[in-house]
Amino acid sequence: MKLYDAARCPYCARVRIVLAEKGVAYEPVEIDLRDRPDWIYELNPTGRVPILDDGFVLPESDVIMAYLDERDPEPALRPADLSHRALTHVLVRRFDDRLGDDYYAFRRGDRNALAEKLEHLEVGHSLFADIAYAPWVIRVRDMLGIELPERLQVWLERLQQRPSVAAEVALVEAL
Ligand SMILES: N[C@@H](CCC(=O)N[C@@H](CS)C(=O)NCC(=O)O)C(=O)O
Repeated sequence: MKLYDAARCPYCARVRIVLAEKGVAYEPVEIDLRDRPDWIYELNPTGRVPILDDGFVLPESDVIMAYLDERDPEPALRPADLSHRALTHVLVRRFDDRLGDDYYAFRRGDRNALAEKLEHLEVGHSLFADIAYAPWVIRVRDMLGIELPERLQVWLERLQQRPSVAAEVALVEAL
């Protein structure tokens, strides 16, 4: 299995966390996002990472996460109950639509939008959603230097006790 990856990319980070949770060995292919190779567009017409190659090519981080969770069911990252499982995907999509974009807005100088969205981020619905959110919250805390609301501090401290998440915290420190 190959993962077309970029160390600083939070979408890639959520896939790396899932791969670590599942204990799946893979070959990372680091992509320079400032100078992307032309061939990446043959794998994904958007040119974006992450892209998984598991004998077929799969882009889109949330879809890759769900695929990996079905491919290797243990430990299960999504609720067994189908309604909760479906809602997990809605939460991640909403997160990507809202907070994901705000992270980039923040980096362009719009601080308030991101801080306000973090106030309302609902964590603890499922491990899948928590893993999907964590790369942004880690970057907000450790790269952007925003003080997290206390409940998010507690949540992240607990989550980063998992080796899969601790590895991402260490990676962000080294960026
Ligand atoms: N919806 C995609 C978004 C992936 C994405 O935006 N990746 C960024 C790197 S963090 C990227 O490749 N950006 C290059 C670009 O937008 O041209 C996913 O969930 O995988």
